[in-house]
Amino acid sequence: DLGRFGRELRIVLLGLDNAGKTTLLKRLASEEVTTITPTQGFNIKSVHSHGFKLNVWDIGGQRSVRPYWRKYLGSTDLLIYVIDSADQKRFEETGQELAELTEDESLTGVPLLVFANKQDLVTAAPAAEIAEGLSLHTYRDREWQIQACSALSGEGVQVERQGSGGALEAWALLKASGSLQC
Ligand SMILES: Nc1nc2c(ncn2[C@@H]2O[C@H](COP(=O)(O)OP(=O)(O)OP(=O)(O)O)[C@@H](O)[C@H]2O)c(=O)[nH]1
Ligand SMILES: [Mg+2]
Repeated sequence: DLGRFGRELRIVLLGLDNAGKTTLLKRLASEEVTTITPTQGFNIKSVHSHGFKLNVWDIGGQRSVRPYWRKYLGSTDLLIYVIDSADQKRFEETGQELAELTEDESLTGVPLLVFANKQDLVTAAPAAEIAEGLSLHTYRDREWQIQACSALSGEGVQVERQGSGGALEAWALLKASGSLQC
């Protein structure tokens, strides 16, 4: 049941290996988040929320498979970029990958939601610091938002709870109401 509006959204989850994309995907689908192994190809799950069907694609982030990311970018309604907030050594690398992605023609104007994941770790950088490191404020031609979360504990993810104001929900609704340009 797609609800009254029958809207279906294609959401793509990207980010470096070990960022927590698959954990986040399983959280969104209210599944167990233990025993997750690195993703070789991709996973896809459909999550129903507020009358929307969200088709979420989770793509492996290991360096060797990153060249295939672009195959998944067509017709994307929302790009979710996941960052391991405690992996300071790779902030530059993840920033470069994101910058390259946002230059891809298929993602022109597509809204960007950054999850500053692993906030449960004491060494995690705050979301504001990550936003600054990624120069998100310089993005002129797309809506973006950063959300601190822990895919492991579920904090900040919250998509399954009605009226929780979870970021994903907010974005899906904004997009559907035409408030976001894409
Ligand atoms: N502490 C903590 N660990 C997390 C969190 N999210 C994911 N992890 C752990 O990080 C590791 C990698 O998680 P995955 O979900 O497999 O990461 P991924 O981005 O899908 O990685 P690839 O499939 O290789 O691209 C796992 O051991 C997870 O348990 C989090 O919020 N906090
Ligand atoms: Mg994975």
